[in-house]
Amino acid sequence: MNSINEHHIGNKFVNPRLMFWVFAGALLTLAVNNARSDEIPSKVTHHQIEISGFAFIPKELTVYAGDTITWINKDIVPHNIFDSTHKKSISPDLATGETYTFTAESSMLYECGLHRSMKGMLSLNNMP
Ligand SMILES: [Cu+2]
Repeated sequence: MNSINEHHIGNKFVNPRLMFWVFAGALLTLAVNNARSDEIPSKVTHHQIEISGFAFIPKELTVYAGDTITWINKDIVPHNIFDSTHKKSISPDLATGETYTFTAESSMLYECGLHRSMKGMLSLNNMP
């Protein structure tokens, strides 16, 4: 970069139009790179797990890292999501019709903290 700058700026025949096109080219490169990085989120899949009849449907789900999972409670009683692999709460209690969205970072077995017999499994697949 330094050698280019010294070469062109030190040259009294430097053409302002040339500098404009160099600048325009840099902007275009930035725009193209931004468009490329915008493609990454489109690869994320949004999954939905229904909580219905005291069960998670589907009970087992394989996702890629970064995918989002939304649980929706379709029962008339509250349910929540508790990560039984890492022993931590994922969602608060969800009333009827409430949803909770979560980004997958690791595999986990989970259950409803209010009804421990309700179990589900999230498997993380690291190979896209
Ligand atoms: Cu429950």
